[in-house]
Amino acid sequence: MTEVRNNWTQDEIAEIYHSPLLDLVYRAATIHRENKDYSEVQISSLISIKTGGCTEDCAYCPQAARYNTGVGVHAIMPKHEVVAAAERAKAGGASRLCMGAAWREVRDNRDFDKVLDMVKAVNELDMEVCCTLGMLTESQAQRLADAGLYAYNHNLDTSEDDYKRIITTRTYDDRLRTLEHVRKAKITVCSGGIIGLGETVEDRISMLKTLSNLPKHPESVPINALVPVKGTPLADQPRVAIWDMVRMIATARIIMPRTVVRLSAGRTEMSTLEQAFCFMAGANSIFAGDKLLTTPNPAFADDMAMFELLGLTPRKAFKNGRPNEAKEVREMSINEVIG
Ligand code: SAM
Ligand code: DTB
Ligand code: SF4
Repeated sequence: MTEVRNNWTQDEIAEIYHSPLLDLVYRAATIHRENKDYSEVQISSLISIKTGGCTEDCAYCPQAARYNTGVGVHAIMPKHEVVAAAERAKAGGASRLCMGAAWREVRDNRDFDKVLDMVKAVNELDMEVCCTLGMLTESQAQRLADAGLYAYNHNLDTSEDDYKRIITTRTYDDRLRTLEHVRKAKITVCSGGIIGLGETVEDRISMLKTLSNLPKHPESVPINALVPVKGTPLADQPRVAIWDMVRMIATARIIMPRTVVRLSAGRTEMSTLEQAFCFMAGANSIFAGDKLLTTPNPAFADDMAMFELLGLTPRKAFKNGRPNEAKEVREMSINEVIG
C-alpha cells in the first residue's frame, strides 16, 4: 500500500502535474491498482432538493439568484419524492445519493428538519447518504451525523488566492471551517473543485495541496469541469481540455492514494474514450443520472453501456464500513498513524 502523506509541497505536486502525460497516467494507474479495486467505480446519484434563488455570488453557478440563468426558484422537495428518486437510483446500481440545496448555509429551521428526515429515510434504503447544503455549524453537522449522514460535500473549488475572483460572499476559511465541523462529527468528507474557471495551473496545484494537506485526506474528491451556463459571469469560458482533466485526476490519485476521485461535472462533453482515459488515470466514481443539479448529465443507459464496454462494475455501498463501525474506526486510526 502506498504511504499516505499530508505534507505535499507545491513544487512536488507541480512536478507530478507537469510530468510527461503517459508517465503521469502510468504512475497514477499503478498507484490505483496498488490501493483500490480499480475496476470498481462508485455511482453517485445527484438530486437537487432545493433549487435556485441562492444568495451567494459563485461566478460559475446557475442557481445564484443574482444571475439571469432561467433556473427557477423552488421550495424544498417533499420527502416522498426524494425517497422515490433514491429507490430508482438504487435499482440502477447507485450506492450513494447526494442531496444538494442552493443555500449559503444551513439554518436551524423547518427546512433543515425536513432534510434530517430525508437523510434518515434514504439511510434506511441502505444507501450512502450525502448532502451538500452550504456552510454548517458544529451542532448542525452533529445533527446530520445523528440522522445517519454518511458524507458531506463541500468543495474548495479553486485555490485560496483565486477564491476572491470566483466568490466574494464568503471566504476560503469559511469553507475550511465547515470541513472541520464535518470531520469532528465523524461524517466522511467529500471536497474537490472545478477546472476551467479561468484559474492558472498554479491555482489547481495549490487547491490539490490544500486538500492533500488536510489533517486527513477527504474520502472523496470530485473534479468538476466547468459547465458554462448562460447568464453566469463564466458563461463564455472555453471548454476544458481533456488533458487538463486527466492531469488533475492523475495528480489527485497519486497524492491522495486511498481517496475516491470522482469524474464529476462535464461528462456530457466527453467521449467514452476520453472518460476511459480518466478512469485509467485513477478516477473511480461518477455522478450518474440524466441531470446533475440543474444541467444535463449523460443518460443512465449510456453510462451502463460504458461500464459494460470498459469492464467496470458499480461499487457496493459502505465498502469501507459505516461510520462508527469497528472497521471504519480501525482504518481511520491506521490513516492517522501513517498521516
Ligand atoms: N450551495 C452549496 C454549496 O455551494 O456548497 C451546495 C450546492 S453547490 C451547487 C455544489 C457544487 O457544485 C459547488 O461547490 C461547485 O463546485 C459545483 N458547481 C456548481 N455549478 C457548477 C458548474 N456550472 N460547473 C461545475 N461545477 C459546478
Ligand atoms: C460536485 O462536486 N459537483 C456536483 C455536486 N458536487 C453537488 C454539482 C455539479 C453541478 C453542476 C451544475 C448544475 O447542474 O447546476
Ligand atoms: Fe449558492 Fe452553492 Fe450555487 Fe454558490 S454554488 S451560488 S452557494 S448554490
